[in-house]
Amino acid sequence: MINEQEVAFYNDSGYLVVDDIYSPEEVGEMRSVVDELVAAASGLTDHDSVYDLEPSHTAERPRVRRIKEMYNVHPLFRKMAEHPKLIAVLTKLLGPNLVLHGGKINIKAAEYGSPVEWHQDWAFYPHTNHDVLAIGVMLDDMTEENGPLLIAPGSHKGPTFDHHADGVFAGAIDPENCPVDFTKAGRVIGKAGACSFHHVRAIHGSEQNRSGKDRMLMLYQVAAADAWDLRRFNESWDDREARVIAGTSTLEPRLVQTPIRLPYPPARHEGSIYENQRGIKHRYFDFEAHPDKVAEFAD
Ligand SMILES: O=C(O)CCC(=O)C(=O)O
Repeated sequence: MINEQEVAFYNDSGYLVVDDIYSPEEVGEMRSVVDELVAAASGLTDHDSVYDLEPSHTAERPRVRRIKEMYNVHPLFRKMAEHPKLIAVLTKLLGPNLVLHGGKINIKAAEYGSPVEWHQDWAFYPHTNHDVLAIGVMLDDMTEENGPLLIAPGSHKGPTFDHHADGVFAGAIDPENCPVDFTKAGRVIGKAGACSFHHVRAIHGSEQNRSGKDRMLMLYQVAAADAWDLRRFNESWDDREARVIAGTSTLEPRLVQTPIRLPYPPARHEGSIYENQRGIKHRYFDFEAHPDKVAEFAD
């Protein structure tokens, strides 16, 4: 499914886009389930264990920002995590033994879908080694205009930055106290059915979707089976086994020296990344404050 040059690009840049992992029919099937789930959110007045809501959500006009751990909400999303084309790419990037350890669908609807501030997933869920990545399944075309994922190339080889504010975890890097040139970030674009793969240490974020086109991105977080999440060594064995999506698990975690920072004390606004990031001091994707930030990024 991918060649050695693409593997080298991933190792060098910290991300990769692969087209046509899911067929138009499979994308359509997933989108219909999302539509049903979004419709079922009408009447909600606050975030819960499944839904994270846009600030402009009302019970009458539901605006869902995220569906959490979608593979626990509908079996289709668990099945799609084992798609043979996806597993073929993951095997090249992480090896044959793979564990799903998290996921969500970020809806990012046209005109208002929320931004995500710069962060490294590693700051949220450090593991015993960094053979861990997130897959972005494009359920809509991801274009220059509709708030695509932005990734700082090569940043997965650098430090793990402070994601705290006022002494608690805040889920984002302070853009005013960080040496990274965020304007060097590349836009991750592709057609519905394509997938992006980004390294757990890569710095990424995305702008608000101010375009007229939806941008729905489903994220699966996958680890090599010998990478154990440092925050949940006491998880039940059966729960972990149920999350193996290829190969077998192991009782021998592989330990690799990497820069780790733990996400404690927990964020003041616990819940999704959007909620965690309410605690940050400076925003990068603040359109009102920085209208000129649009279109600075490379394709
Ligand atoms: O949806 C996006 O653009 C960003 C996704 C992301 O990094 C996250 O949800 O952790």
